[in-house]
Amino acid sequence: MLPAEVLKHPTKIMSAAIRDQFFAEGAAVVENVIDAGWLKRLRAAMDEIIDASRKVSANDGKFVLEDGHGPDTPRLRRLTSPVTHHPTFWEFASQSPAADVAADVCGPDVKFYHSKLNFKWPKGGHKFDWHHDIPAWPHTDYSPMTVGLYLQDCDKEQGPLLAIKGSHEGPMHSMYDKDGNWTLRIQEEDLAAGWQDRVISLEGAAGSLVLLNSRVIHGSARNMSDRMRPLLLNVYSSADSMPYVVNPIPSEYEGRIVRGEAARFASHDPRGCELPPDWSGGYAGPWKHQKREGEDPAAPIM
Ligand SMILES: O=C(O)CCC(=O)C(=O)O
Repeated sequence: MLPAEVLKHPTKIMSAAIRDQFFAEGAAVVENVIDAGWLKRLRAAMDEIIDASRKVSANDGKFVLEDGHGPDTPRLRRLTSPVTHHPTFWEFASQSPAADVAADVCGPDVKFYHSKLNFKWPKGGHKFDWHHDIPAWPHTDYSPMTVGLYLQDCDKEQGPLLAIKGSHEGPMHSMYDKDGNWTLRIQEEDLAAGWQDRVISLEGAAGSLVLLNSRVIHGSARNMSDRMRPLLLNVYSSADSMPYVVNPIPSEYEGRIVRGEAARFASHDPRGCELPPDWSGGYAGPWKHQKREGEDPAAPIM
């Protein structure tokens, strides 16, 4: 569904002002919609998963590990597709106010696409270079968006999500380098002049939702604090927005309608989208592509 049509529907859970901000800036924080009960259950599920990762010593289809990960010192970058690995994560994605918030910005008919649980471990949790999301998973329109949930308080020191406001309306950057390698990265020198003044830091207390338009340029810095930053990310779209490449993070829940009805006609945005590599052979996760030989891992993204 295109934005003009979405905006004809009143919001159910977000204030109209925050929704307007999301459409104008491409990102927003929504507070006080996820209660302590959800947080307690999600953290318990997360703790089970972290415990299970102690037995894992190499990246696999489930875990992406940070340097230094071991049985006594779990350090994770990502749990890939949490909805696949614990029923609480699917219950949250499909039955919590997160899906209602998605309906406020995608329109009343909402489809689930995929999920990930990104960590930044204390004292060195990885950075995430500037990028657009949608070229990794193009759809027939740009309604796909991410609803992130901070499972712990997240302040400036912990590497909160950062977005460049308004960049979702600007031209899309290529996610390939000049040699044709997929990098999912925009070099700072290629960003539009004055970008530093348009960076918004999407911090929030535990339970805050962070909304990201799939075109908006975003990233995050390293976590040099002594607190972990777990961020649960669920991607939704309007029901009538159709993916046209292989889902990099497939699950049995891909395409499930979580609010409203399935579509009979597809929605099309005339603006085309760069295509990713063919993910049918598997997807290694963004850090593998963003990694540069010899780069100082401590180099900030800003
Ligand atoms: O975890 C983060 O800080 C960034 C996540 C992100 O940008 C993504 O998964 O596309």
